[in-house]
Amino acid sequence: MTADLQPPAQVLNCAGRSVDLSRPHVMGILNVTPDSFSDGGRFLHLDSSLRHVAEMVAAGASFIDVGGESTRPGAAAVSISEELDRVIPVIDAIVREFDVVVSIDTSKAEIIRAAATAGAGLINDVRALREAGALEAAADTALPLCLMHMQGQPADMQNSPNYYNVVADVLAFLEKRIAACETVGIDRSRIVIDPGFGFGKTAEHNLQLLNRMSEFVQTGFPILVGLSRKSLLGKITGRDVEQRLAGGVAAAALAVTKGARIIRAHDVPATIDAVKVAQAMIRESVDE
Ligand code: 8Y4
Repeated sequence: MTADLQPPAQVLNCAGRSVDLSRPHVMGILNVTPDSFSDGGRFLHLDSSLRHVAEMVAAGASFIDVGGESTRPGAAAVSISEELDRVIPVIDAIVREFDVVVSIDTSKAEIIRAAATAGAGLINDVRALREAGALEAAADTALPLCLMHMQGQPADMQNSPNYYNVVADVLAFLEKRIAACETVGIDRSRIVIDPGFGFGKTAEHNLQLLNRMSEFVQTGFPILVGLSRKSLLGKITGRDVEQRLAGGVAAAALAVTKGARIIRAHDVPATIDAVKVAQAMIRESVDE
């Protein structure tokens, strides 16, 4: 690395909250997609969402990832106003009630801006700020951001994933997106990278990315990974999505030993334990 560049982050400054990346953290997932509030409407949904957040925070989550757009293959597109209606009240309430960093899972410039105003502390974009205006919106917020790799679009990404060399190709993509961030004035100290497990990858691609995570670690950028409940775990274990907890905690522990610093997961208490076990082994010491 050349001397005039700012080094990548050891600490993320998330809207006034410092996150120390010298140890691994868990990001709890909070979905606010419509299937989750078909029953009682938005008010009841907010109430049950906040109870879920309380559990994840009590278990030790450092981040809560709030997402209002599904990236599932057949999921319908969501308008800006609908996505705002879904995520902003939840972000507002979490920021008011909990000591945790809110991560906003979105690709849209308007949502990035509104979430930052509501107090979100991290931008998590599975499209790596490639949508119109997203780079500039992220730059303006001064927040840290996660750049994730995806091949194709959610609708077609699993049709025929194809790489010359998956590790080299994903790294090259992320380096291009880092360069794009730098053109709009985003400091390197704000950037987190993510290989995007399951986003346009076969099981073998995902396994190669996990096994060779040291090549991502060598960039110096902190690494976020999401493996929780994903089909890779189903392929390996033969289990349906609701039976993948043990596979997911095993994958979380492996990712930490490979150098991941933020683990995105549905099952926070179990994932926290897995991360603690892996970290204790790395440090050869408990606690701290
Ligand atoms: C069951 C439940 C099976 C959920 C699959 C899934 C990532 C992410 C997602 C990730 C980052 C998901 C928003 C996909 N995955 N953000 N988001 N990294 N940074 N699928 O891997 O959870 S959504």
